[in-house]
Amino acid sequence: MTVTILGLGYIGLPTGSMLALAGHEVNGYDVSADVRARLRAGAGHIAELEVRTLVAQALATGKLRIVDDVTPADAYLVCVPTPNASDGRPDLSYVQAAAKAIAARLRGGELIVLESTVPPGTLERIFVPALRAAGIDPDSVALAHCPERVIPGAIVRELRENSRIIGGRRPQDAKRARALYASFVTGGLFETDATTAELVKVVENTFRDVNIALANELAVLCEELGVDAWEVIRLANEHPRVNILSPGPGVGGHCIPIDPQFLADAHPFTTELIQTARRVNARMPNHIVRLVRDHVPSGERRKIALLGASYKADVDDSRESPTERLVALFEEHGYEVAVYDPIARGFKHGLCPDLESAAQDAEAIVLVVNHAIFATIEPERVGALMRGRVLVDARNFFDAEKWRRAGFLVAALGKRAARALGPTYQHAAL
Ligand code: SAJ
Repeated sequence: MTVTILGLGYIGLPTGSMLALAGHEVNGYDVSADVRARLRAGAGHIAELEVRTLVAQALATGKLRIVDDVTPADAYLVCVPTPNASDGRPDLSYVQAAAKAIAARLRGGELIVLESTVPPGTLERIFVPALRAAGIDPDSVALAHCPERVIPGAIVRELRENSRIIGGRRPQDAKRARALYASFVTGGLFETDATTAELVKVVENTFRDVNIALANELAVLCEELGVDAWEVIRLANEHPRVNILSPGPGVGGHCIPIDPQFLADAHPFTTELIQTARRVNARMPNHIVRLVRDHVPSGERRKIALLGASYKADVDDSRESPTERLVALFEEHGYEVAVYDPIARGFKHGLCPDLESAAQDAEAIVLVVNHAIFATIEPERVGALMRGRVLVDARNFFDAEKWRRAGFLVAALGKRAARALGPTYQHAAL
């Protein structure tokens, strides 16, 4: 088949490469001329090594070509972003533009698959009218939603092995899409209707957000109770039907904090739990600042060193990272902030070139992201550069005893010594 991919990001590029390696003739198109130029020069813009290798292999076969326009093909795969606009509503303008561009090139009989995560009903609301507006009968083509499900950090393996939900506008459309995915997916292929597939994808990420919110609420509760939340979660998870995720400084990335809002935005009165979970997670940076304020007075331009700027461990992506919010909050409270991250790219507030410059004269270190490389940090060496010796560990990552031996006061999120009697507890006592 000839396949044109619209959007050469974390999903479109590796998916196009997989299809090319499976024998399809793939045209890769991205609106960014810079992305196209870099790919043509052989330097992909995705950091993950396995993705870079896969893309290089696909380009070398000549079956993946980078094109400057949406090239007519037998099948179109839409892998464009669907971020939240500044008003919090989903920004579907990229999807809309893709639908319009494809509609203008259709001759009839093509397969169109939307992979981008979208609010339920989007295929019907955006693609069908776009086809009609271009004079195309939607029944003359196959339309499907097949949401991407890969986790950054293991993209290539998950692209091949994860099962896929194939939502057809009509059952025959799902069958057409299924045949395309069967050429490179080893996981199960489950056919359903398009709106169900759209909801399944958003629900998966919402489930994770709600689960993390429970862990985060537990962390704060455990600080009030004087109990170790990490031990509570570990022991509760020994139950065969319990699987609580980990607390942290907030939920970042361009998926988990955004997708639940697709539902909340369209159904504000029937998504109470989902909205509460969002608020619990969005408040976590405030809680981390509070842990620091317990030990370092605010308002005096005291320096706080933050470790980690990406949205999660061992990835370079810093979009919607909790560190962004933390920097703003610390500055609001009158602290000076320095951020060190040897992996992250594109962090808005800038990064220190090395750990030493971040730690120099700092009053406290806050571990925000649990990058594996941070385990090599020597508390003695870092402590020698600092003015104070406070460590706030928002991921329960460091060996607290080792840091204490180096003279640090250690406060970890969700650990008993962090907060003896919180406001809720005092209220209950009254
Ligand atoms: N996080 C926690 N505690 C945890 C797990 C994660 O605080 O126990 C935080 C992370 O630190 C990070 C955020 O949540 O800030 C999101 O990280 P993640 O690893 O949970 O998810 P993503 O955004 O990297 O990828 C998710 C995945 N969805 C699910 O696992 C249901 C992935 O499969 C999706 O393809 C991806 O969203 C997407 O593109 O939608």
